Amino acid sequence: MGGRKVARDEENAYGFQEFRSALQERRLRLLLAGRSGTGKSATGNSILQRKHFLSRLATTAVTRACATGSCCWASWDVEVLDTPDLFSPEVAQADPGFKERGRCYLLSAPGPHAVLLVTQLGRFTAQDLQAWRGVKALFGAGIAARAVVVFTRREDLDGGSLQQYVRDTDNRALRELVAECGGRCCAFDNRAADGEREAQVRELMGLVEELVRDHGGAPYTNDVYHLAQTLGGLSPEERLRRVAERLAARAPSWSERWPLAGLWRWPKAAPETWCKLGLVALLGALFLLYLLCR
Ligand SMILES: Nc1nc2c(ncn2[C@@H]2O[C@H](COP(=O)(O)OP(=O)(O)O)[C@@H](O)[C@H]2O)c(=O)[nH]1
Ligand SMILES: [Mg+2]
Repeated sequence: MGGRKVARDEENAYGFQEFRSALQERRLRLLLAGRSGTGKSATGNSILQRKHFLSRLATTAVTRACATGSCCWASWDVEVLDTPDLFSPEVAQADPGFKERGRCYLLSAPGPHAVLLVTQLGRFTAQDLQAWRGVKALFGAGIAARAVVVFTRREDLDGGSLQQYVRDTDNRALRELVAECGGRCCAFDNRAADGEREAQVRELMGLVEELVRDHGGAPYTNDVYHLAQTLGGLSPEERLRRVAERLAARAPSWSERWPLAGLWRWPKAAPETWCKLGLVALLGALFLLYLLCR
């Protein structure tokens, strides 16, 4: 962060005290997210500058559980959290009790400073988009303000500019994603030699430091992280149980996932729901009339 502009951060909504305590702590938590096989674990290893997370080509997910690794970068203590498949629609079956998602929260508490959304260069698919939606479903839409899009397979750029690639791509969903993440993106060749890898990490950490500055040093937080912070005195099992319970309670229920199912909650229904109900009744009546008049 070099010559940090403290004066600018004094004006930050998070308050000078919080920024100062974050600076004193000098700890950065980075959370790797994205669909399986994009290179999350390999990117984690590049950041840590050593082979810490298991990373390999496979037809099924290699990373099965959340794992952390740490390193020093400039004057920061950096903690990297690698994640298994927590963001695809299959997570509902794979993690029905919200245990692994609860571990993800506890391992990143009191909150990540940045979420690295990992995707492969030139291969941004519907699954990547679903994973991004999964990230927002798990942490809240506000997480976009902390996201950096990390493209792996940088070597495929052949020395070209990433910014130009993102600007010129005909993949509209990708352009929208990068815009939603404030234009923050960088690329990694996780198979590059040491010097080049270090330069890539420097570029990423530059983006992360900017994020940290913009948020007055405070990590991302939400009600689940707040809850996690109040559970300090409990056993690890009890902490996990409470966090998993909160995640289960805030997950959209079946009635929220199916638009018309919301109608069953009619006693609490908002005016828009009554409009929907009226519309459905009208369409039903018209359909009956049509059948009768045939
Ligand atoms: N060529 C190339 N391969 C990569 C890169 N990053 C990751 N990989 C490979 O992609 C495969 C999946 O990587 P992995 O880290 O296990 O993905 P994860 O499931 O998202 O954690 C492995 O074979 C990696 O070596 C990269 O930048 N370039
Ligand atoms: Mg992995």
